[in-house]
Amino acid sequence: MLNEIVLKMYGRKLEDCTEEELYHALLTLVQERAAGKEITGKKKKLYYISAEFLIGKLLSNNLINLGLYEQIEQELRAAGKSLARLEDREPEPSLGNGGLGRLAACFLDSIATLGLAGDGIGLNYHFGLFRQKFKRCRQRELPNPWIGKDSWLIRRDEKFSVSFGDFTVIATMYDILVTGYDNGTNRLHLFDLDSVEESIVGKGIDFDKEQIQKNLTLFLYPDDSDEKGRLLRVYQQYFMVSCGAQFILSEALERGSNLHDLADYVAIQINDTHPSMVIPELIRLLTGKGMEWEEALEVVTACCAYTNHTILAEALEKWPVSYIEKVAPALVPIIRRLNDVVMENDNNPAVAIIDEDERVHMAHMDMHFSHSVNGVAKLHTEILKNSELRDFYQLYPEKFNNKTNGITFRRWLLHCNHPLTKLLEETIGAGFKKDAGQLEKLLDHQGEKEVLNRLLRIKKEKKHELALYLKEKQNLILDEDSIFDIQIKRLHEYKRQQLNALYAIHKYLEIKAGKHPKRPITLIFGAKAAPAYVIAKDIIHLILCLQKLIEKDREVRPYLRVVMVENYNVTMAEKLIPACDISEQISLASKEASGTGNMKFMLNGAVTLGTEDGANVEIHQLVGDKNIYVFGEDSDTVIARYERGDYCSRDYYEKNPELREAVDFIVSRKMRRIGNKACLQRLYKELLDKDWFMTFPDYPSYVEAKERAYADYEEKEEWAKKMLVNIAKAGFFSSDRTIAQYNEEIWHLE
Ligand code: 26Q
Repeated sequence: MLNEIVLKMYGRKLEDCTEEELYHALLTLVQERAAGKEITGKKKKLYYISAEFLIGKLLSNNLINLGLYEQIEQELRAAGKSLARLEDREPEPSLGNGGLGRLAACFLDSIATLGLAGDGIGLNYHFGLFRQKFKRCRQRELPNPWIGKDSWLIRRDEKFSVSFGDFTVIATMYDILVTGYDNGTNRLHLFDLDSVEESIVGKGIDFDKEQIQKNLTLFLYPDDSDEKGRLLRVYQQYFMVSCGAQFILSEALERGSNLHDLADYVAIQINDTHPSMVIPELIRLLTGKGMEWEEALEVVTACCAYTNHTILAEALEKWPVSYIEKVAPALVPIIRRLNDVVMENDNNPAVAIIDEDERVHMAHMDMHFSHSVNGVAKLHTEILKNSELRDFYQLYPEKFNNKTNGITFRRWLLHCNHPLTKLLEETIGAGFKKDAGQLEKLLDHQGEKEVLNRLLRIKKEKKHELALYLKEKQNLILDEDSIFDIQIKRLHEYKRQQLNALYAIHKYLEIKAGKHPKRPITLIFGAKAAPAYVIAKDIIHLILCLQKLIEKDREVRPYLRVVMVENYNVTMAEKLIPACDISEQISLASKEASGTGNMKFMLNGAVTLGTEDGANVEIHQLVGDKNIYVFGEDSDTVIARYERGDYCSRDYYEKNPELREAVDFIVSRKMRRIGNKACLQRLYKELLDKDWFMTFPDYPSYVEAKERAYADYEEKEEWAKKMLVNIAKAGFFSSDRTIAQYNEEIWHLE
């Protein structure tokens, strides 16, 4: 098939083509096949609007979904070419920070796979999340371009005009085709500004934040901790929702809506508060077309649904009215009027949209003027209802619902773990690919030594592949016989990479004192820290210093290694996850809304070591006590502690000599010789004076759980059973299930 295409395109045979030509030919083939499968002709359509879509590389994913993967791979192999090398050429579009963006990408895959009409709406950032470099044990940020000659973007003819306070811009829409597995194609619409200038990017990722017409869609925001660029962030948000709202209305009109019946044609899912201005923007557009205010409110509320992804108060967006006045002055009277409506119904300042400091609470607007509010895991939704959003739950109990997150098995199993996919096909049939619940059939094979041994062999093979990959790409050396204990996720204090690092120190000291672990341990980390998040960067510094310390220590190195991979991203996750023995999910209970890495690891036969937080709680319920290592205080205890406000980390430090030794080591002479004294001291002080995410109380139970897991790992057959149960029970976490629930309970698409 490919041979014919290249003959036609280049007049040459496969074996005589360059990799660049082959890549281009594959891209063309995929685009053509995908375009032929578009889901059209349905009355109601979903728009998933999100500031982030962390889609990752698309070539293999699309080949799998279109059912072309094996054929193409064989054809290339027969011509002496390698699909893996072509995959390597593809730049990763890192258009997201982490979980929220990756979830949006998994959802698009599942929406198309279920044959539902649903598109994504977002921004065409020219640079994705920064590329991370390590220099002198510290993170450096570099621009991360992804749009080259052969990108997946399709330029559309449509233009959109967006009026800001001081000027008007013209936007272009670009589409990326979203293929479903053995089903239809949808689109991800990314809006861009014609006047953007990549040349204003200075050293690293610095640029002039005030030249909006040149910088609007240049960068994805690396988090909310950058004070300087907040106004630009509001510009980005309004640009996205204004283009999105115009596009949604034009499509609905085309499909036959008269706008009064818009909710029969359109469902809008608002992914966290970043796109919340879509609510007043739609009201502006509808009333502009002559609709009465009251009706516009009803119509918009019936279309919109809001998902909350966080309970960290500092991440809930509150924009000063003055910002919105500057960016989108036309929205200010609308937002004020919405606030009046709310206050007339219930004069409770806790549920106001605009507070006494003239700040707009985006989440409040969403909850009042959407018909659905959901959390992303059972525990998370309960915490929203009972504490964080309690006043809103009392006002609108019928709006609140849970949608436990999920992941697409196409990328996180079929693509990243071929041998496991094959084993599953051979033992339980191929039905699990479309119906993830069928993975449970694997439980019938728990007693079969052959299956268990194959699971162990696959894990070994994947560890070997990872070792080769990291050696080649980053010159990192792994001990393949060691336990691979992996923590990969954004760096944040609440996720507690520092707790894992304290364990590394403890182990180091034990080995130094002559107490050797039965089997070598490799602690693998991957994480980017927001450029302005000082303590997060100090934690990276600590981990890199430990890595260096141990690398040079001939006594410790045979038993313990700390490895931090550079530039952790989706592509790296696809290599790390299948190779993992122990999955670290150690956030402070109540703080991680769901987590989705936890699900990816489980699906690939890693055993979770985690707190009772987010979706870990549901994993625990599914696999049972024997197949997970749970530790730490539960969310009620933690929430009560915060309420009392009496946590004092120093008390724990003083009462636990082992902990004290580990903490003190951070600022020891050995560490200071390797690292930066100021960084190490700042982190040390932070832990002793604050430890806001309470690592110290959980430290003893963490060490105990880890030791227990490592000991159990030695019982190979029993361990393989744990792996098997984890895989078998992962079906619940398919994003196909999540999306089916969104559709049944919120969107109601055909
Ligand atoms: C806010 C304001 C200004 C600039 C940036 C931001 C910002 C950007 C990204 C705030 C939050 C995010 C990302 C949040 C996120 O990734 N949340 C994660 O969502 C996952 C999917 O639901 C959950 O599994 C994770 O638990 C949650 O942390």
